[in-house]
Amino acid sequence: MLSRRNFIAGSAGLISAAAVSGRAQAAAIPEAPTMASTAMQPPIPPSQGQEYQPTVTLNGWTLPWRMNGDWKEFHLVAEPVVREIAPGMRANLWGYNGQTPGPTIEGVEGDKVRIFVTNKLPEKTTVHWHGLLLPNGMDGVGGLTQPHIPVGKTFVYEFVLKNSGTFMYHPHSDEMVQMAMGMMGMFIVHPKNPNFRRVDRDFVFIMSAYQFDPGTALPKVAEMLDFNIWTWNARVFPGIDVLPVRLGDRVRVRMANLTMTAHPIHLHGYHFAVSSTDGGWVPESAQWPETTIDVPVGATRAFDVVADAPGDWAFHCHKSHHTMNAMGHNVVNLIGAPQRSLTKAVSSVAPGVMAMGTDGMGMMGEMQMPLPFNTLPMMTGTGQFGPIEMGGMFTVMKVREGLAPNDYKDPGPYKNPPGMVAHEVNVAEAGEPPRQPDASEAPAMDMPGMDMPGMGHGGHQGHH
Ligand SMILES: [Cu+2]
Repeated sequence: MLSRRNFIAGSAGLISAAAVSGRAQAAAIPEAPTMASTAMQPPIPPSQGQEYQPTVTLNGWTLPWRMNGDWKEFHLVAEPVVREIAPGMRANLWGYNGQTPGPTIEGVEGDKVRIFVTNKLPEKTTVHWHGLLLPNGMDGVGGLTQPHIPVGKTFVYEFVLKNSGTFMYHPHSDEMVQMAMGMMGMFIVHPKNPNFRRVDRDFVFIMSAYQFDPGTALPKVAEMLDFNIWTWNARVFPGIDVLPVRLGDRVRVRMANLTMTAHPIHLHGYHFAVSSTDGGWVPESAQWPETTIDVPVGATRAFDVVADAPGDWAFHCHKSHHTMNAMGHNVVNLIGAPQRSLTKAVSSVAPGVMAMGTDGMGMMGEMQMPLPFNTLPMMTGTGQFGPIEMGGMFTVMKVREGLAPNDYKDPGPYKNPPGMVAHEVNVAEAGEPPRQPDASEAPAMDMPGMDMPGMGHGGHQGHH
């Protein structure tokens, strides 16, 4: 029964909340849309107010919102999800609104946002808005700035988007488990001035890493070092969307890293610079040219580039074990070991086992090896010229003439101009080139003396 005292306390609570936040206008909690697809969804154009070029999220989507007065209202649902990492592997993870990463939240500098968060996880959670400048009580650190959101409850966050840039959201509640299970998403705030560093295409992804035992679908959440699935938006090559770009477009790529190691992200065919971090825009006078941008842990980096070179340009992490899928790390380097003696040695301890890798491991991209259930091949993918032998954090920026604005369909393989592809030389016709004497015929270097300064009398002599 409602006592008079409770009634007054309740009313007072409502009034004070309305005074600070306009919550009285919130008629009800808005719909929480959900997404089943792992394909890049079309951008959501600005509904009203400031104009901007909306972002697209690789293998992801943007969270729809509704206007309620002058508040932009969103609804995130934290919940268990099943994510296809690439065709052939599905993982049991946690995320938001049906996917991991959660949908990208998009707004404009000056927007008043109200974000409802419903907790459908089996444990408490919070949402921290990484990089956004906001009142302390909206920062989402469980225990420190707010009570944790209990299972089954809905909390609301309200703040003004004070700064434009590339940000993230993730829990600050049982953080190690919840981030290792995939709870993260991107938060993009466009500048109030639509001409400030305007681009024609704006791509978004966040990096996460997982440790799966072969044949399992649940990552080990206590792992700190030894991850075997390195993802962009919880996808690995060949499951990561390509980045289709029209020749001449100004392109921005926004990258975030919530793994436990840095990722040097390399784009072929271009020079570019970091244009912003989660700390804001880098002044042009402070930028320097790069071909690889290191994205530190717990940070975002964006680069801008004018797409003036057509082609299929590889775009990948430069740590080579991050462009492979699940593999044992105890692989012995067998390059150069004679195959026959190796097979003999191996079969004496393990009859029927094949010794592999004496010519490198590239052949693993072609071989159909039996794999445990729900496990991806280490190297895979096929291009127009053969196996690509990649996995993990690898995709392609496809720069083409004449794509329509906001057309993000894969334009297929690049058609090179005639004669513009590296090709075999007919040595029989061209004639064997003259060569210096084979190293094995040259006098050995004078190792015992280690006569380094000058290196005069040892190896060099043989080359004269
Ligand atoms: Cu990496």
